[in-house]
Amino acid sequence: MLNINAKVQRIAVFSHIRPDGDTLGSMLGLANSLISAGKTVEMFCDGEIPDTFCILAGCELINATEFTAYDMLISVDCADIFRLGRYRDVFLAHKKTLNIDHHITNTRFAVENCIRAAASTCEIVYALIKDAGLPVDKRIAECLYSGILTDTGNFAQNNTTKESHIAAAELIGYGLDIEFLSDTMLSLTSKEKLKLIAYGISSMRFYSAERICLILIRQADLDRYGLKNTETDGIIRYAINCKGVLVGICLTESAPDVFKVSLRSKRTVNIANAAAAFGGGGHKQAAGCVLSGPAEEVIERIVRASELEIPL
Ligand SMILES: [Mn+2]
Repeated sequence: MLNINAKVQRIAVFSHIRPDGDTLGSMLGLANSLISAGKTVEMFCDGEIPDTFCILAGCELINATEFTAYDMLISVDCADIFRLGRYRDVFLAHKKTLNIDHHITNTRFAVENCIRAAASTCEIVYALIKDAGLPVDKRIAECLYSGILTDTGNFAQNNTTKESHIAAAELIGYGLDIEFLSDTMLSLTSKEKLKLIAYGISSMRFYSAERICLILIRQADLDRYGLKNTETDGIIRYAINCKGVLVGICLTESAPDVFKVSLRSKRTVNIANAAAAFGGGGHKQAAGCVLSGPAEEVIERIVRASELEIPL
């Protein structure tokens, strides 16, 4: 429940590190609605905001202010406290905090925790806004729709539910340009990124009788195309979309010998277990963790952990 009474006037909302469409859509949708309701809301994200999402209303207000004093702190789409990055300690120290999230692995790190099974956090935020009688307009609807769109992979992934479609349908009713949003958030790709994808595909590795497909992106590969390590989102799709593959893995080197591990699986495999084995988390078919060490050792560890989840 969104319990924001008259005593709560100044609110800070937090999205997770390496922000995606769902965490940003949730933060912006909620913030814009609360601002329309007369609250003072400031938004924080420990990390750069991808250009893709700069079309969303209020995006320029993220990290535009210094963190000061607030009546309430709200995190969105953060499965654990480490997802808040450098805001972890201030969040834990505050006495009025709310954690809104849809990850089954959520650690319930706030005073109040609103954790529900949903394809996206945006669906939960939308339900909370409606229940609280807070305003929704086209700009707010666009933010919330964007999170549903991206977290369901254009409504095509197995996590998509009837409720996702109902929420999306209501939001479209505010006059959204769905082709523009889908192109901007999911389809349009820079030529540098396309070249990285081409490299990633050409160097794919297969393990476990070709049921595991792995893509390794090293810092030198990113440098070659002038891309940042935050710009590899979506490459994993090519690994999991390979016919016969049950687990797709994408390793992105974020610092020398430190790898961000993205995992995707077909529905017979619960890949969240493999991520959790290394202190990560996520969903049954989409999860992640961070591993350090020489690339070949990291690959061996994550392939072995993934293999354990593949049914005989
Ligand atoms: Mn999400």
